[in-house]
Amino acid sequence: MTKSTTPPPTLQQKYSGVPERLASIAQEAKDRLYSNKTAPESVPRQRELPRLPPNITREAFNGAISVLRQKLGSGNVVLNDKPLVDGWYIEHPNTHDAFHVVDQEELVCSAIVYPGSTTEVQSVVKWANKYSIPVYPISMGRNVGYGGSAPRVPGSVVIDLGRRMNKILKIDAENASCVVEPGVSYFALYEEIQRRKLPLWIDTPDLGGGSVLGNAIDRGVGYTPMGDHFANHCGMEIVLPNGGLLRTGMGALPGKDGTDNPTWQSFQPAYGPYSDGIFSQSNFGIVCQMGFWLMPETGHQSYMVTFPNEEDFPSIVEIIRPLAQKRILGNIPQLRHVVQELNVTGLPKSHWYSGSGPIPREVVRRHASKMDCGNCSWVFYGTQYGDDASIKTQMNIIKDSFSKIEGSKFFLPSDLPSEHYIHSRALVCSGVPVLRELDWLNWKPNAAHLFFSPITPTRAEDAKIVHEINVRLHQKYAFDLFPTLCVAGREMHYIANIIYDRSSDDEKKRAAGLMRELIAASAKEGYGEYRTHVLFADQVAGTYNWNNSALMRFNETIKDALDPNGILAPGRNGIWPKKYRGKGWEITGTEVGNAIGGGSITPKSKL
Ligand code: EUG
Repeated sequence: MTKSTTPPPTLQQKYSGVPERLASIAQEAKDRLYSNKTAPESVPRQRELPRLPPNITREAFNGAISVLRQKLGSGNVVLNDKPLVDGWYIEHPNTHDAFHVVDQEELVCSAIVYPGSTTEVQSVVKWANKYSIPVYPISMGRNVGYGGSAPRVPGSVVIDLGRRMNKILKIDAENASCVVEPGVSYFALYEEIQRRKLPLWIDTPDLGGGSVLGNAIDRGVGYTPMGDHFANHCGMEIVLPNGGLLRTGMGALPGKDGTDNPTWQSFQPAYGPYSDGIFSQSNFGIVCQMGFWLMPETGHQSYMVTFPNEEDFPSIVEIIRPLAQKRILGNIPQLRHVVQELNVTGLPKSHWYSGSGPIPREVVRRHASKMDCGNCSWVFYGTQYGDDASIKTQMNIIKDSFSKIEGSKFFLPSDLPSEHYIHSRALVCSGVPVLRELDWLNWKPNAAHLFFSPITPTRAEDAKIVHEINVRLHQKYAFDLFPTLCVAGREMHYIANIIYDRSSDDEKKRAAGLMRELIAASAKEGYGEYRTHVLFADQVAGTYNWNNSALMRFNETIKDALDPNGILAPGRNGIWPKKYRGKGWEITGTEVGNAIGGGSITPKSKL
C-alpha cells in the first residue's frame, strides 16, 4: 500500500498500546493516515516556552516546578517546551489537542506531571493550591473530537494519570465487576479478561483505545446492552480539589479490618444523596479508581437494514421507538447516513469525488449503488442478544417492523464480504474493542474531527428538526454531513462528525463557525448537547439556562465550596471557579473562530 511508518506500540510495550491481535491492523491504519498527511510532523514553536499559567511569573513557575520535582521525582515532571507533534490515535500527545481547532500552540499545557498513586495525586493537588497553578487531569487523553488532552486554560499543568496509574485493581468474576485505574484502556481490560478466560464481556465505544474510567466520567456510550457507561459504574475513589480523599457508594463504609467494602461494586447509591453524578462531566474532583459492572457473555447476532429514501428518516425513528422502549432491540443501535458507507472504507473523499465542496447526493448515490449497501439513504446497525431461540423471535419482530418501510432490505454479516463494516460493528456490539472507526479520518488530508452531539427525543418531528438544522448548516459552511444516531427508546444521541483539515485555517474557521451556529440553532428549538469540545463548553453550558441559569449557579456554588482556589480544571464543562468568572474567560461569542490564524482565547485582563 504505502510507505511503512514505525510500528505502533503494543500493550506489552506500553499501557496505551494496541493488543497483539490488532498489531497489523494498527500498522495499516497508521500507514493510511500518514499517507494522507501533507503537513509536517511538527513545526518550530513560535511562542515563549513553556506557556505559563495565568497570573504567574516565570520565576515563580520555575520555583513551583522544582518543588513538584522534589515531591514526585524529576522524571515525573516534564515541561512542555518541545515541538508539538499531533501523532495519531495510538501515539497521541498529552501536550495539546491533536485535533486542534484553534492554533496548535494555543491550547497547550505548561508541563505534564505523572503521579504514581492516589497519594501522589493528593500531593500534586495540594501543591497546585499552594502555588495557585491550575491543573488539568486526564486519564489517557483520548477524548478525541472533544479536546483530547488539552487543558481549557492554556499553561495549566496536565496531570497525566494513566501513564503510571494503569492497574486493573480487581476483576470479580462472580459479581461480574471490576475496579480500574485511569490508565486502563478498553483494549487492556478486554485482553486481561481473555487471558483469565472469564466468561465476561466489557462494553467498548467505537474506538477501543480510550480509558474505561475517563470515558465513563465523560458519560460516553458503548454498544452492548450495558452501553451506558456511567449508569454501569459502581463506586469511585476521588481526590477532592483541596487534596482530600473520598469514596462514594458503599465504599464510604469501611470494610472489615481496613479492607475495601465487600459491596462497593454491588450497590451504587449507598445511603444519603447519590453524589457520584457530580463527578461526571465536572471539575469537582479527580477520579482515581472506579468500579464497573461487566456483562456475562451471551449469544449475539448483528444485522444491517437499509432504507431507500432520505425522507424515510422520520419513519425509521418512529419504528425504532417502540422496539427500543419494549427492549426488543438488544442494545443502542446506530442509524447512519449512507455517506458513511463510503467513508468507513478508509478511502479518501478524492477517491469518490473530485469537486470542491460537500459531496453531492447524486455522487453518493452513484457509488452506493455499486456497493454492498446498494442505492439507499439510511443504514441501521443492530444486534440482538440471548440464546438462539430468543434471538430468532426478536429478529422476526424487528424484520416485521422495518419491512413497513417500502424498499427496506435486511442483511446478516454472512450476506456481506469480510471487509464490510458490519463485521467490526458485530465485534463492538459484542464487547470486542477495535480500531475500525479511525477510517473516517482518511476522508481528508491532515484530517481532524469535531463532534456535534445533540440529544433529541426518539420522535419523528424532533428528529427532523435537528437533522434539518444539520443539513442546512453543513451546507452553509460547506462540510459533508456525517450523522450517526445512537438510538434509545426515549432519546437519541445525534452525533455529527465534522471532519476538517488541520492544516487549513479556512477549514478550521468554518468548522468553528459551524459548531457555534449548530449549538445556537439547536438550542433555539430546545435541543442541547450531551457532551462537547472544551472550546465549546461555555456555549453549550450557557444553553442550559432555565430560570436565570439556576443549574450553572448551583454548579458554581459546589465549585466554590470544593475548590475555593479554583485550581482544578477551570472552565471544564463551562464551570469556572470564582477567581475566573466575569474576567473574559467564558467563550460566549466568536472567540474560537477569531483565535484561528494568530489570535488567542486567553483574555488580556488579569485574574
Ligand atoms: C460517537 C458516538 C458518541 C460520541 C462520539 C462519537 C460515534 C461515532 C454516542 O456518543 O460522543 C461513530
